[in-house]
Amino acid sequence: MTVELAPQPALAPLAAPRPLIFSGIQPSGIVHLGNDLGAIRNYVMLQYEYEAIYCIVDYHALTSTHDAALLRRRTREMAASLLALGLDPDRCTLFVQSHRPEHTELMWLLTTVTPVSWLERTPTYKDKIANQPDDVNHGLLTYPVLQAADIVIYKASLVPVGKDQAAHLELSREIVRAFNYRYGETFPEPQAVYTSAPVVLGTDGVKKMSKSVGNTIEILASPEEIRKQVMSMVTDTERIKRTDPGRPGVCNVCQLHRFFGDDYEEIWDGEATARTGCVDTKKLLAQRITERYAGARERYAELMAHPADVDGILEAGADRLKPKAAATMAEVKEKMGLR
Ligand code: AQP
Repeated sequence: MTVELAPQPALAPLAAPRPLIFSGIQPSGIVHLGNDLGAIRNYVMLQYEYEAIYCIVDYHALTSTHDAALLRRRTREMAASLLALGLDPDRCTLFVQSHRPEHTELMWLLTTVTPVSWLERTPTYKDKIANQPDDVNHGLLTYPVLQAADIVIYKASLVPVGKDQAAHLELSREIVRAFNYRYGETFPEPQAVYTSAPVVLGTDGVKKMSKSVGNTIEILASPEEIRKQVMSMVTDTERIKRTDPGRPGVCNVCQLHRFFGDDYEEIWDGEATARTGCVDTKKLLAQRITERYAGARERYAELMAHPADVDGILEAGADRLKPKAAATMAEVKEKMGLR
């Protein structure tokens, strides 16, 4: 499915307040197809309807990235990627998590209403421990509390995310309920907003596509790199010979074709009747992904050639949010007896 955006009139400076949405993305690697199909294309669409705040969550990335220069570079690359993919700084606020210190301050306050058992049972915590057994740092455990703080500091009620974030969002709601119960109605319970591709599988065809797993298709990479990544995709593992009929329902390549043209049923039919082979279907997918993101790739290169402009957008975003974050902190501290 392609997302066509109708031209939108510029926002009036004193427009009535719109419902607030918030979402974050980690600068833990290069933006991939799962990020875009599962979340970013919603970021872009929703910026026209809502007051949209998007955050590059560098504190979260610190739970797995420990190289300072790399994190700094990836933070800027992620900002340029989001702008290239359609975020408009005149319609949304884009900033870096560590540039607004209120996030971690609120997080501490929220930890005091969050039982440790809630955090230990989070599926993503269990996955992370399994993925990085030599680096089970405290940040991995408290990650969902920081995520809750990220959202509620702006009192956002909607959160565009992929399905992998469902458990975290549920935890955010539980934390909000616990806080509101103890200190009085303060925060709205945030709800997830999903796209039609809430879970995109990686090139291995098994795990969700993820920067930390490394099973990604990097949509802003060169056409050669995209082709290499797509050609490495695992397809229907029971289709051994070219003449065997394929099973589009279980083939990740076929499933991804749904998002790259209206002819995907024909493509599926070709696979199911063995008229086409997996290699043909992969080549076509690589070509379509390359074409879809060609404009964004050009914009990304331009933005990266002007890093001061990108940094300026991020700084302006953090500054713009200061009054909102300060107001929430003042209210919360008052309610908790801190002043
Ligand atoms: N495979 C996916 N399918 C659908 N949505 C996805 N998202 C990520 N992967 C998929 C959504 O993209 C937003 C940003 O995600 P992220 O930066 O936290 O996730 P990542 O790319 O998977 O990065 P990491 O560093 O590898 O994170 P972990 O290790 O936590 O998976 C989110 O809205 C996410 O749902």
